[in-house]
Amino acid sequence: MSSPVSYELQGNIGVITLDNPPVNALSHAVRQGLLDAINAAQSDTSSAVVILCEGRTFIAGADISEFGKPFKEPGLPELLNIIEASSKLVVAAIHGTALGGGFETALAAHYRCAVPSAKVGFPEIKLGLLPGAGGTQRSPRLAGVKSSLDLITSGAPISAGQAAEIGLVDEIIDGDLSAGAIAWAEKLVADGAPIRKSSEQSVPEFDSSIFDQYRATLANRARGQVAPEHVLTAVEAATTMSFEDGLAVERESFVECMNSSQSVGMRHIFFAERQAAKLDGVSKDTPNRPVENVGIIGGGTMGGGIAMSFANAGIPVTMIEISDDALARGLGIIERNYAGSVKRGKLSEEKAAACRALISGSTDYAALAGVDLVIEAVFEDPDLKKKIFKKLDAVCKPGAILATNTSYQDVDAIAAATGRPEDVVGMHFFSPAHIMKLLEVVRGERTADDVLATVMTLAKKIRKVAVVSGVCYGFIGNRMLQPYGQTAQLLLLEGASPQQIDTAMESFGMAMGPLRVFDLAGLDVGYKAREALSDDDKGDPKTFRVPDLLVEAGRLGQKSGCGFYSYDDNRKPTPDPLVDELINSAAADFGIVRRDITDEEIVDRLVSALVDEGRKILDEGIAQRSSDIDVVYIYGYGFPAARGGPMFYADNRRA
Ligand code: T1G
Repeated sequence: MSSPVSYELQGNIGVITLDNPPVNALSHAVRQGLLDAINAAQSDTSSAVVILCEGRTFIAGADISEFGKPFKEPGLPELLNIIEASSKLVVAAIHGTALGGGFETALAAHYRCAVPSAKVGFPEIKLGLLPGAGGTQRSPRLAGVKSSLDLITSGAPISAGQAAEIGLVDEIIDGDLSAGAIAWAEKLVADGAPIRKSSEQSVPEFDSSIFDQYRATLANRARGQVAPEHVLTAVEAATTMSFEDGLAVERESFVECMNSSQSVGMRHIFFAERQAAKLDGVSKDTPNRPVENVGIIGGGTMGGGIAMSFANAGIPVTMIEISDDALARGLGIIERNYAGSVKRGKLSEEKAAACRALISGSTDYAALAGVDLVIEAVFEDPDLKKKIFKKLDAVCKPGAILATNTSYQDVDAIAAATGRPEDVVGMHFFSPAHIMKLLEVVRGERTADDVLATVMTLAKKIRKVAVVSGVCYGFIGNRMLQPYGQTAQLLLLEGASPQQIDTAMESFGMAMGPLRVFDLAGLDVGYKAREALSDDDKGDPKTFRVPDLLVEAGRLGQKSGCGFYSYDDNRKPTPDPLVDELINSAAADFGIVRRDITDEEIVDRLVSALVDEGRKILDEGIAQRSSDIDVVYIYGYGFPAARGGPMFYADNRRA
């Protein structure tokens, strides 16, 4: 099989070209090809070498799919040291995203050039790793300690321009990168530019307290994660040791992180997220319908957030409300959200203005006659939804996709209200919709394949992580949330306190414990939903007696300043003895003798509640695959990525 790396002389420049789609990952074949090419360059007539990549990006990192498999020489750190030791001047020419081992390869070159649109970074931390091929040693020598810690602990890429400002890129190439890089290499040679090895540079002056500052920050931001402390250790080594010794420290840390259950879980999610985008039984060549403009029915919190998700992706939106006042309120929510993003520095004023300009409103459905997609986002009244879809069926053009944002209702029943059920699909966004990444795409009985394929493609464009669900009450996430919440209620009656349950789950890694989640959502939501149910349908009264008593006492959750907890003006929760009394009295009513419950039992029963329901969802074919359920719980419900998701955690805990 031909090597993914080619080498040829162009004039007196040796050009190494990598061609390993889709992202030029540093597979064994690529590493071997790079080694052969750089060795060839040492003895030919080249005066300099340029490393380029075909396709959409420079090297995007080590080949993650090789992790955990038997190691094959050459190892990346050794290979990069050989590149850096080259007797010929080496230039890395960057386009797309030079990430992880890809950016480390560029740092091992003597000079780096990039097109303006290129991005560089160290995303290893998102995989529970740290740069393992010299990045923690070379970056501080080139860009200094603070910039390197920011880059490596955030995992976020920076632009070529930003990289140039901190010394990680030397030249921005406008126009054709290949020609520009070769011309620049020739100029470097002509100017007598030295072979500049970053490993031989010393780390620029830095504030010695920075490591302690970072430890304090990371203790909170990356609570419980293993890799961040290793990053500090490795970067600190770069400031106190020789390059070789620092490299050894990095290597030791890298191996420890690679073998950690956290990295195994985070690597599982990396591939699970991409797997979720694949539709079993639907050809990946299924043509997509055009989605040039979108209509949103309902200007509430959800409608506003959904509208922003599309506008932020450059897609014009028409928001429909029932009156001018309601429409003004809806557009006002959007205005406030954008102003908040600008104030927090998340968005420039120009970008916010451009997005806002893409959102218009109307009280007349006729405004939707030309849209390609409509998303209904009104409150959870099934009759109202059916009425809306009947109107949309009459107003929207043939081929328009009609989507509902319902968080649990029967998409098939909604589709049946139209004469085009094949155009109807669920698009369940999570609040706040312009921030939360999860999108449950609900496939109705009659939903057409091309509608599904179109929505999955669109999800990526609006930067959502889409997971397909079949039709059932609550789809995947909310269906699993039900037994999870019920189990929390049983634990309360049996002897645990709200703060013990929440603390145990937050120590496990959940972003927020279940009782705090219910206070955030509002206890009255469940109360009202139960009012419409028969006693049989309500289920075991032990699973809702306490929240019902809280609601009847006016404790609706954060919205009323108290629920399971009391809340101050900053919404900080404080345990409330009144709640303990109410729980004790409810337990007595049920004849329950309360007992001490361990944190381990709390975590085990709550996670098992999620997993047992997840298994039913799989058995019923509601979810395409177990890893899809993991993606739902990590991107929609704050399950810790370091544990790989509820299903992965259960499978590996019991293995
Ligand atoms: N290894 C293997 N496969 C990869 C890969 C990688 N590094 N990156 C992407 N893929 C696959 C992905 O699974 C998908 O496959 C296809 O490429 C397109 O990806 C030593 C140890 C580059 C920004 O973490 O961030 O280097 O589903 O859908 O949206 O210190 O991919 O088509 O079969 O994401 O255009 C560090 C991870 C590795 C970068 C492109 N690097 N990749 O985004 O495409 S660790 C990363 C990305 C490391 C060193 C350490 C993105 C992207 P399939 P995609 P995209």
